[in-house]
Amino acid sequence: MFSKIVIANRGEIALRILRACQTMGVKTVAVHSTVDRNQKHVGMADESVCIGPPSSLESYLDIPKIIAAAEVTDAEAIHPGYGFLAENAEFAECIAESGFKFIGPRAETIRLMGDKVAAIEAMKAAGVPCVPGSDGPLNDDAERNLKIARKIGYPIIVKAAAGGGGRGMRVVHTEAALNNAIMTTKTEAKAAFGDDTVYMEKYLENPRHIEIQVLSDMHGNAIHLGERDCSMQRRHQKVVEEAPAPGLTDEERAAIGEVCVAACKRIQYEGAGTFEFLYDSGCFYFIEMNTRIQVEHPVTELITGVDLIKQQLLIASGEPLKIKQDDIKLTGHAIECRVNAEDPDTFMPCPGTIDIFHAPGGPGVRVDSHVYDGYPVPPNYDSMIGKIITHGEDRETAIRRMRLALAETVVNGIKTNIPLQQRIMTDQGFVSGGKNIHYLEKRLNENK
Ligand code: MV4
Repeated sequence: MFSKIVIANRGEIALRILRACQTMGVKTVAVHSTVDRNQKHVGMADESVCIGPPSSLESYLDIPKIIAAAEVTDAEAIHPGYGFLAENAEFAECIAESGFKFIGPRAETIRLMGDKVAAIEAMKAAGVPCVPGSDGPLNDDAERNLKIARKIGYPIIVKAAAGGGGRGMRVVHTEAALNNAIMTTKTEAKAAFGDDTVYMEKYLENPRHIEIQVLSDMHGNAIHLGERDCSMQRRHQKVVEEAPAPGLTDEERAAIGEVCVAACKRIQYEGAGTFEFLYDSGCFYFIEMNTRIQVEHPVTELITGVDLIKQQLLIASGEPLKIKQDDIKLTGHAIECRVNAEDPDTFMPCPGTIDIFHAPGGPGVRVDSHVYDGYPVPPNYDSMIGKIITHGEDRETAIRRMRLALAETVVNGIKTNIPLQQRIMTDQGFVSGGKNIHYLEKRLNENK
């Protein structure tokens, strides 16, 4: 195991990684911007290095500064968390070239999954079910594009190969609109990503978003840890996540899980990863793979008892996975509510100082948050101030515990989305379970 690592992130995930290091006896180096000098994990870390001004570009996204911090502190590895540089292949490459270990998959794998066309091609070759589509990039041949779309059937969706997470896509309902939509998506993709490669898929109208968590080591061992349902989202920002997915059978779970495990082995995946699927009428369709730890990883931890960050460290240090597939038993149900410093009605970020913070507690309640009384929420970063995660023997119990936990939580001084989360936890549709990716936005529009 590493003796010391750099935590190249901030907020709740930096604290989560630090706690995992403490349980494993790994020393920690916190890197932080000037405005983050009083972050909880900075105070708790064995060492800290200020890497720049508040602007992410000059701190958490500045590769040379982070590598320099690893050099001056004599650390062995760097954990990227999520966001920032977590899925930046160049970062992973620079770390390796500088003689450190990137805690995550190989740079080559990150690059592969960053190119959605290449990722889909690799997954298809590995036997993962994908959305019917163009099987490769589109070109400027309007007739060819019409032919491909006709074969897939409308509606279709045009997506940027360099996009993902909801950026750079356009739905097309008619032949007449197709080539214009392709051109516009290409122009936007070029401007946003510097790459105008686009592809086509059948547009699934009302799918759910279900993702499979995997762990895979450098010795050819891989397991899956079941799924998470992340369908409750607004504008591609997840709001509530849960595990297991309501209504999914053990047989469906085992089948899609085995496919993901086989794919991990085929691409020699190293680390924790997530296969994102659209789920419609009992079928899974792969759309993207995330090569990082995700915000919603705690729901999987609660139903499996596996410490995913600890497993990331073990895998990165070269240990063979000790957990076998048969060891993974899903127990009960877990729900996560993201708590954001935002207006619950307008969704505008609301930075400011938290005068008082009281975390909820009790059986089956977990709080992953870095905030405290007097904590200043800076305007420079994501507005998430923490996550409340509840666990119970069944979904109803997890929901009931979440309602109580939300009611018990005190965040004074700034606006949060807790009132929204409380409405969701009593919403009949959510409580009945199995809603699609458009449900939350539809409900929010009804209340306008
Ligand atoms: C789709 C789709 C329907 N059909 N692809 C949006 C984010 C990106 N990861 C992929 N996305 C979608 N791809 C096909 N073929 C609908 C979405 C989508 C979506 C997916 C997951 C979670 C929330 C979403 C919200 C709107 C659209």
